[in-house]
Amino acid sequence: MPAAPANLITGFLGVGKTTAIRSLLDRKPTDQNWAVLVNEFGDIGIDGAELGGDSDRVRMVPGGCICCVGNVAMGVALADLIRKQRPDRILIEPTGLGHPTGILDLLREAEQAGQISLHATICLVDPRRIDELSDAESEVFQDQIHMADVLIGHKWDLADDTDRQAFDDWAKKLFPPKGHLTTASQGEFDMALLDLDPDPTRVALFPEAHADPHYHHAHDPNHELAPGRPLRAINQGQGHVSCGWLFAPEEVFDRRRLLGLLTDLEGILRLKGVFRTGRHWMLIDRVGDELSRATIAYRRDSRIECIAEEENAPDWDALEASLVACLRPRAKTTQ
Ligand SMILES: Nc1nc2c(ncn2[C@@H]2O[C@H](COP(=O)(O)OP(=O)(O)OP(=O)(O)O)[C@@H](O)[C@H]2O)c(=O)[nH]1
Ligand SMILES: [Mg+2]
Repeated sequence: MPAAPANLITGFLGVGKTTAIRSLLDRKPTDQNWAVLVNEFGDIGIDGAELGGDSDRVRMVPGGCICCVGNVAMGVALADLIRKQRPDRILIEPTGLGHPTGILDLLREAEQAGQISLHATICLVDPRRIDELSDAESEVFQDQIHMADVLIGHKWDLADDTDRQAFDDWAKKLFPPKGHLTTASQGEFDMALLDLDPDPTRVALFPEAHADPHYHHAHDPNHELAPGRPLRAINQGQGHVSCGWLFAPEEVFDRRRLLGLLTDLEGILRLKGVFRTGRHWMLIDRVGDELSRATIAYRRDSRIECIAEEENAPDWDALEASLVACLRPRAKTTQ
């Protein structure tokens, strides 16, 4: 069997990587079997639920940035996915906080071992955030762009004329120039971009930006998930902290209280969650102050993940208490 083509889809937190993967899966040839590998910064992991959490074709490697701690776990997950699924293509989403070097090295090794054929790396950039690229902390972000073969101005529908012009001016000046430059909304870019060849000569501008010896995970492995007792998991590194909770599947949230809480929450860069809110289950997704919600087919448990800058992180104990306060009383939930 020929090695499966693989693409890395990169881009900063919340730029639309999972949305793009969902769009590509919806449009793939029906006779093909595509697999997805996702690494999230947080230990709880929400993207797998969004992509059809019960499918064997979607493999989650939660808990950190691939380049720092997850390389071994990612390599094992990739090999396992190939062996069990024999996919016709593999799409890989790294965390938006991850430097691309680690995962690209891993994929190049997998290519040398004949497991995959590495195709173009596609980086999504929000045209409204171009200004932030000159920040000193944005070296990871800059290398995501630098190491991409294809650059896509994404969430184009949300950008105004000034943002669009700024994106065009900035993107055309990139050196070396991108193999392909385009714009898209909701991940609806030309699938043919997946088949472009990668440029093996691109090397990181800031390879040291991913080195972070202070990477901490914390959760209680003996914790038993029970009503009113969610499991909390914290992951800290790269100046960021994620805190997530898992709730027992029988827990039901009051939709209005929950939405109020998660809309007003301060100090959060990224928030994603899946919640049982009655007969329906709801996906809540917040990037900065933009919050969206949708119904979701996932039914396994309620889960939430928040990412904040370390120095602005909210009081996680208080947030946990507020989340528990959004649960409907048990007697009502069993009706
Ligand atoms: N208006 C608009 N919203 C979008 C677009 N793409 C994604 N979104 C929304 O932006 C939010 C984040 O999208 P995701 O696809 O989860 O982003 P991501 O890059 O995978 O996020 P992380 O994995 O957390 O880094 C969701 O609410 C999406 O519905 C787009 O092109 N236009
Ligand atoms: Mg995602």
